Amino acid sequence: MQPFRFVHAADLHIDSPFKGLLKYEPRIAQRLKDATYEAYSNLIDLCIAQDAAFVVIAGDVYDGADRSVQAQMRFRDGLNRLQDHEIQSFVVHGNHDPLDGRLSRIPMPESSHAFGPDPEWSTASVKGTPVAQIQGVSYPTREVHDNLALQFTPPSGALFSIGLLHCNVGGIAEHDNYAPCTVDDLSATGIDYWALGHVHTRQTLRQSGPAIEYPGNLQGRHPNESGPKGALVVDVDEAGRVTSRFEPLDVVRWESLDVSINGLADVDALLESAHAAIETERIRADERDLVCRISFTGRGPLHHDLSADNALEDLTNELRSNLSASASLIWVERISDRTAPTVDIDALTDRDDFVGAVMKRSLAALNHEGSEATLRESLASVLGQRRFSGVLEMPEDDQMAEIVEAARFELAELFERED
Ligand SMILES: [Mn+2]
Repeated sequence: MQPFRFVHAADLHIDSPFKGLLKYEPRIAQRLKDATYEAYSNLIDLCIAQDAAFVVIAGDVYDGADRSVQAQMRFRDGLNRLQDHEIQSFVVHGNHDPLDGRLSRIPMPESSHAFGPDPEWSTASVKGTPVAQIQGVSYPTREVHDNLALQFTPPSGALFSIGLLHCNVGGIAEHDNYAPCTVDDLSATGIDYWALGHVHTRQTLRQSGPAIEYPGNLQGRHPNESGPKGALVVDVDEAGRVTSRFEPLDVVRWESLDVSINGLADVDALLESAHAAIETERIRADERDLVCRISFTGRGPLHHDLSADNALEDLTNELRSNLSASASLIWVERISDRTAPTVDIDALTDRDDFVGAVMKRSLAALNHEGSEATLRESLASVLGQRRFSGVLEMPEDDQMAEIVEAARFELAELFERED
């Protein structure tokens, strides 16, 4: 078998409208509008740079069934660029771009094969020599409830085989249950690699025999599609063994950040912390443009400041204007407050009731000499149980005080919540 490389992408959602853009500053809104186009262009660049034999696209090329003319032309332009580099393309359509949607008369290049409503085989070649056989199927209409995997036919001949399918494997809850199937259904076909689409979170359902992969979508479109988005570069060696690696292709990255108020004295310190968290994310994102959703977390006196009228809105605006000087385009989409007030451990300890008694006892455990031995004894009886063996270990001597202190704090929080 001749070794070869291909690229597996899915869910391009070209021309995705991005909801709620009116709330955004115009330059951010424009950036997001262009993002799905640019990510697609990055996909084409990747195929060329990696010298791929071909690309497979597993559905939802377009965001809407009534695809815009612009989206179709730009998609075609990308496939043309691939053809110029002798890179074939194999495409299926999914629930967002089914075959019964509006299609303009825009001819696709000869090197591109779009699959119809029934599973069929096609062949991928490198310089005239066949290297792989690919079977795919497109959604005839938006809602497909049949198990399409069961309609695939087993491969014949010695060529490496790829199944191209837009489907929900194992009823993944965050996505519509279209073309539902299982890992077993896919494995039973005898196909070597399943190039799946539909689920926007990248995941490997099976490493080999067959490899079953969701590459995730190409460009995040809202706060729940956070982190790197892109495609898989897949190498097949002479023995038909598969190795794949992820390449990020997104141009605007979505991230959710937690910023803790623990130990922070004032609002300036909080803004500084938020800045630092965003800067870390910007570097992690290879200096891409960012849209951040920030949650303030933790406990402390700042909780009080954050609950003031308009405080979050004011801080959002402050951060946005400070960030406008950043080297990347960074947009704080929203800040939410999940902070809590400081626990007053002393007040709880002073009480004359059950709570006070427990807190006094725990304070004694912290201060009283010899209490360490008692604690160690009680712990030993717990850790000695079979179900904890190899899971939990007896703490070191110098960890004991720290653990008791943390437990006291935890207790105080529980009591306060109960109040
Ligand atoms: Mn999709």
